Amino acid sequence: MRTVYTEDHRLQDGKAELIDGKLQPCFEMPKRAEIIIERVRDQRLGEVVPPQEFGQDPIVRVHKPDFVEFLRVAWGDWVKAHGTWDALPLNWSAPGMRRIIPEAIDGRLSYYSFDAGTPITAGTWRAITQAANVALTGRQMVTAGERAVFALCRPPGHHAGSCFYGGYCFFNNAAIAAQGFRDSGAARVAVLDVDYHHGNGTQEIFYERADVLTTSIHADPKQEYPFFLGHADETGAGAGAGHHLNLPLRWGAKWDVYKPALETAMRRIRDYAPDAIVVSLGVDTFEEDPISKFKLKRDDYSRIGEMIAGAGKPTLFVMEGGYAVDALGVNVVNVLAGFEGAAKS
Ligand code: FKS
Ligand code: ZN
Repeated sequence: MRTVYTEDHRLQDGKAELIDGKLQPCFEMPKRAEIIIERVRDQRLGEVVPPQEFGQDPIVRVHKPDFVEFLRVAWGDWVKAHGTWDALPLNWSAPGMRRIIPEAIDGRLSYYSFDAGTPITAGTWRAITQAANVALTGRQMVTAGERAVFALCRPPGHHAGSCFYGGYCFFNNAAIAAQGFRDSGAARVAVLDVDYHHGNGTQEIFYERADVLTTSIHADPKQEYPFFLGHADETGAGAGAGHHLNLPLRWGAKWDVYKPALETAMRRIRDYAPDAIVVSLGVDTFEEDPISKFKLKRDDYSRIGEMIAGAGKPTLFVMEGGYAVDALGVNVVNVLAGFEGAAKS
């Protein structure tokens, strides 16, 4: 399996996130992608290729133009107002308040975000456009006939919606790739999100569409971030009714409960008969993850890869979360190697 990767991800290097009542060093750090690419190379997973440039057109297919423009200018506007310390929002509109786009940069950060854990920095724009290019390049390789490709995106994307950022995510790389598949001829695309956190952005983007099936296995939003979406009764709306599947699991979930959930998701994906699958690949379900409460083990990731391969579809893996940095490379490559082993046999 080939990997798409660029060192430009390093340009997203926030100083701090607000977590557990403290400003702490960002869990979502450049080291994450570096550990993963090192493991990809050590295990000889396959060639590593750089992304191509796709410009803003495929991005505005899933994100609103005013949101994209805001991200493009946010850092420059922030520097003019406050200097070169990271840009973070610190208040949000509550019910009863109005959704009028503020002029001041502080207000626009609030308007377009949903948490205080996602700093905008000097290099954010370049890093996020390149992460989208990584996903789009992988999409193109899969469309051209590769059985599977690993898009080593950073920063991640699945919390970003059509017009909001948060959860370390700015552009929704997986959604941009899924839309890319549609725009290059795929009739139906399935997204499987195995990150520990609910992919609220991906759900929001495709919720009223039947041409992209979205499925997500994640910690129950009654217990876990992002809290306000990801419940089992959210199954799609309008034209998309019945085309979304949430499988929330309680804290402490081990392989014995994770496996049946993944079987359920894979069954739904098979029934949908997609032309391609996009996997939002998070490994923060790992037992040693510092911000998560599932209990998967290293070998479980090989089984996840095998089960995804069982669908027999062209597959794009898009990197999302995972913060147990020492084991990150092992767990990610276990999924990918597990897939390859099963795809060959
Ligand atoms: C825990 C606070 C949680 C934010 C967590 C963001 C998770 C991001 C992610 C992604 F894949 F997007 F990177 N703070 N007490 O892992 O879902
Ligand atoms: Zn996550």
